[in-house]
Amino acid sequence: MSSRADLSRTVVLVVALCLTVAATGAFARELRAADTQNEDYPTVQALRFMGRVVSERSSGRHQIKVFHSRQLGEEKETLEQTRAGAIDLNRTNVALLGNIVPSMNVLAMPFLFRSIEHMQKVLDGPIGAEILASFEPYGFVGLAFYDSGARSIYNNVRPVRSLADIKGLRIRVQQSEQMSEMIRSLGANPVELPYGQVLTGLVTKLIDGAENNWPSFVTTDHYKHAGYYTLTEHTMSPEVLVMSYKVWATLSAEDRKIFREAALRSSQFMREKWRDLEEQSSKKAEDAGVIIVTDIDKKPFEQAMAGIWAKAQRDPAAAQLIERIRKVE
Ligand code: GTR
Repeated sequence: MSSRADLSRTVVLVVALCLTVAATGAFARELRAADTQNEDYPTVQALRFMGRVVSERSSGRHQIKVFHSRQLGEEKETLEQTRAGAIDLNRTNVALLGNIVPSMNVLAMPFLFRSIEHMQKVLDGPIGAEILASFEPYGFVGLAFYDSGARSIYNNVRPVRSLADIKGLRIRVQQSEQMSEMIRSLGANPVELPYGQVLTGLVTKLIDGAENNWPSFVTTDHYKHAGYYTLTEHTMSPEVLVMSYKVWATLSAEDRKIFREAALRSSQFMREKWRDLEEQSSKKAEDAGVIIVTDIDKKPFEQAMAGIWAKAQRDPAAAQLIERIRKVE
């Protein structure tokens, strides 16, 4: 056979192989996952755990490379990049995703969940699964929720024991209109800042305080610059892991199953680590001399949120979701 015929045979074979690989979605690849938290934070550990499961179950065809500590940018930007397919996987807080996916704002509503147990029951059950399955029109695939405890308000001006104490304080919030609205409703001034700028904001007194869960308050060193932490527990907005729909579309049914199951396992894996860190963090803050206000009457805080509730109730989809969540015993 002539070398020309050899060459065209090789070309045909290569093309056929490429088509088969494309059709079965059997590309071996490394997916990039973004997380804003530090290297050892439970969500970051969960992503690494998921990577091990995915690699094992796909016999090394798929790997996950985890970029923690905002290496790929702040949450608002990384979500846009995930939507565009430039980042494959992204773990953010639901409040940020709420800018794009409306049901996420429901999960970030103030005083929605009665307890952490109530939240876990909702998210582990059919409502959680339905919510995760509803992201595709927005360019994402929902893979799992992660624990994030409750968020409370901290500041460096005075102990907040009532609404009067919070009045006029400049409180940093996530880049989310609903979170700004929440702080405004309490009579404080919201300052939307990306997570990575909060520490400098506290040090330079650009802001008087912020709001977050125990582990975020402590692992970021915010507790060293904000000596008053009040257990307002005003939201229990969980974390969520999404994959870019553009990436998902390239995966075979078998691989999709591997990613889904690995994500769910990582969420369970993370729970214990979360509980431990929550406990350690509150202890660390207390040992460092942070004044923790626990004896607060939450009723006025809840009542102040009436406007946010009225607004949500005007959206039939949100109203229905809220009602279903509340009914979960
Ligand atoms: C944390 C959350 C982060 C980020 C951060 C923030 O609790 O884990 O994803 O949203 O809050 O306040 O920006």
